[in-house]
Amino acid sequence: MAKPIYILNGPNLNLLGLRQPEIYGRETLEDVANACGALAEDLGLGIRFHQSNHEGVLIDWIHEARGQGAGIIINPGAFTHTSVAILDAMNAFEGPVLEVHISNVHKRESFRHHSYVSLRAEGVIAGFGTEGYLLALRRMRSLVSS
Ligand code: CA2
Repeated sequence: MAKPIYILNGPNLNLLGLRQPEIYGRETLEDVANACGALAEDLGLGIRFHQSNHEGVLIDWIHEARGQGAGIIINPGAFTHTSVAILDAMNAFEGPVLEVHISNVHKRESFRHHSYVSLRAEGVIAGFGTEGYLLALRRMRSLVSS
């Protein structure tokens, strides 16, 4: 059985679709998980889709992916801009990493312009709404099969 792709979501993304639809859209995280599941099936990939508001829990999933995952797609939420610990965990993962942001972080406050995770990611998608997760999955399919 091929290893799955880990799709990890950071703090407050559990509120997706419930608040600030002008920034993050109307889809819930459950909608995103279902859309990723359907596309992954079409692409012949397995996924593990997770969200946590806790840095250490995200790091534990990144460690789990070291043995069990083929690649990681991550929207680290606000930890994007603060977490050297998540970067360190990512650097211990050997497969491809793609970073996703629902909003265009470069059009927002300057503190959102820097990402620690981008120092590790093969690619970054920002500002494509929740469609960014699906674009990342398609790209991941190419990265894990090459
Ligand atoms: O655009 C993104 O995906 C972000 O990673 C989202 C983070 C933000 O801190 C990053 O700068 C960019 C925030 C996630 C909060 O999600 C919410 C969703 C709905 C309502 C409230 C928060």
